[in-house]
Amino acid sequence: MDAMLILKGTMIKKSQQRRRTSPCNYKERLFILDTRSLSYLERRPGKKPILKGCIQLSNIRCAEIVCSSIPIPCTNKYPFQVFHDNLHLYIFAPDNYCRQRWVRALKEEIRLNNLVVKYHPNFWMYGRWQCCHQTEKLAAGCKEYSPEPNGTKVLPEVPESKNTDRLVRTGSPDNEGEGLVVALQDYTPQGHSDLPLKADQEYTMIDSSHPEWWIIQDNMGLFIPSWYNKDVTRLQAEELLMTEGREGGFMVRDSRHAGFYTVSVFTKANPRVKHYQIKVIVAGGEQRFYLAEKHLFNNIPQVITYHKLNAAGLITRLRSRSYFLPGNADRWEVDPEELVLGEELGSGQFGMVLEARWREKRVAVKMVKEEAMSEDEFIEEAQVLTKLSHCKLVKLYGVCSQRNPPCLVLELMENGCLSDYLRARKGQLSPATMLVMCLDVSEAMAYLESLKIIHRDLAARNCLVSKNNEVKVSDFGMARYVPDDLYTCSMGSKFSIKWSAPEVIKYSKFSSKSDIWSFGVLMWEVFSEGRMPYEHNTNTEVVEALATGLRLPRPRLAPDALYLLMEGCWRQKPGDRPSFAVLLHELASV
Ligand code: 4IP
Ligand code: ZN
Repeated sequence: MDAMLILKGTMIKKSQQRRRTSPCNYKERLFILDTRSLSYLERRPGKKPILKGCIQLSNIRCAEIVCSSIPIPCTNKYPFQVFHDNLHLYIFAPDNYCRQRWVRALKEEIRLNNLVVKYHPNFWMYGRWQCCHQTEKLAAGCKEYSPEPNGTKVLPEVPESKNTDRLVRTGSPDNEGEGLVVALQDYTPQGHSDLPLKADQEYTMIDSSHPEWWIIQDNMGLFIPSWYNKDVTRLQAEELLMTEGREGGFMVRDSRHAGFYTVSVFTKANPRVKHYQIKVIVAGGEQRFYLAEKHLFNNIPQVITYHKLNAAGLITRLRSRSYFLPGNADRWEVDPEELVLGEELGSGQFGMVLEARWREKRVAVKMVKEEAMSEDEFIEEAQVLTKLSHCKLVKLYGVCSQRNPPCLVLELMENGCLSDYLRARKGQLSPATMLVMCLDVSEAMAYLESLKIIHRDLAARNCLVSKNNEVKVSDFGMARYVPDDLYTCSMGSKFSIKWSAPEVIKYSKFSSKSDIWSFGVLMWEVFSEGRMPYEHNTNTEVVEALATGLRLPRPRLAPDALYLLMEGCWRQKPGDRPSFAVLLHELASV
């Protein structure tokens, strides 16, 4: 019987290095899979392709994707492996879909072979297995091999409290924290901000700074934790957007039709909310998305970004995103019965903080002073916090909205606020320790900057110090998500002049560059051991002095290189100030 063609396509292969002296190269080949063999040919323009190699299917003992974050030196970034005749053939597909098709087809064909029990999920490279570090090329595999072609792998149940075990990095991230991940198993969401996972499907890494929760995006562009509003009805959306009354206020929510999404948007002109379903079509074998007019995009965030700039058929362009705080059933809700309140730790402008016990854990509970902060502002802080997760940000465990006043359950920071901490240890902290404190804060801020969140109230008093003297950023009461990095505050808001950038004082224009200014003042506070900035001047005097170009003087303990960085934060024009990402590097090299 003749062999029947199964798949055919051009991919890149790495030489199998049969001999130690073989060159290690990557060549483009035409691959042909039929019912008998996997062969590869060299294409020659105008001539017949010539056969370069042919592997009998009966000799293949493993076909699987390769999971690696090592940069891949060829243009195709989706590797898979074929183990045959004691050789490892690495083939690089142009995209994940293509790779999946080949791996599935191969697995289907080799099902009845003498397959390996365990395989190596990562590359053999630089003389060792990158997965298990064994230095013998033919050493037994280190991971259970599943012959299932449909991709559902038998994996141990992963507790719902983390997603990092369900995902594996792939491809070669250009930057730390970016790149792609592949789901190892199917996963049905347990909480409202989870994303369902499909085994073998690829997701884009948004943030990998948290050890247990990676924030990823699927091809529809939804996040874990998602920025979209799951289970929000049309009516709820209308209510929220109407109450907020912001021109172009919008939200992305589940459509009534399962599997579809709707954008609800508010306009002030003849005040109303309109709803648009995000349409999905298949074009050229790919899913494409659009909203009003047929401008097609690869995913939902792209659609949203486009309509932030262009109304293009919508009643108004999408200006500011709204989202609901997950409701009672959500995993953020803390049962008041479980909360045992203890001593007062401190009280600030906006509320009081108590020590408490919650589920065997010592925590801090922040209660809102009713007269100081509206419930909306409180919800705002909680909303921002539920989306964040970074080791240098004070962690939110939950929200207890059933209590009156409502409270936030937060990570306990034994050493209290940074400004008190500095004052209490006057003369004891070395400049090196101070620098590390500034680094802690700038790490947190670089994270916020990358998520387009501005803090708006950064100061030593709003940072907390842990038991092991780590500094973390706290107090998100004023924080805002600003996709276009500019937030103009309409109401006269309460901001602290001595920490504020000139454009904030003059025009209430907040951005991550105004956070940078405040960070400069915070560095000054750290190196001045908690002194009050401009301590002998009134707010009005400060504003006048800044306008003439005067700045805070170099603290005695600050090295020149560090003072230069402070001055950089206080450049008049926001655009001349560094970003947190840049500043973080500069600080690290002081
Ligand atoms: C060759 O390099 C090619 O990469 C071969 O691939 C490869 O064979 C050879 O590996 C390698 O030496 P040069 O073209 O520079 O000589 P292809 O046959 O696709 O051209 P395989 O097929 O084994 O990867 P060795 O180990 O066979 O020499
Ligand atoms: Zn291994």
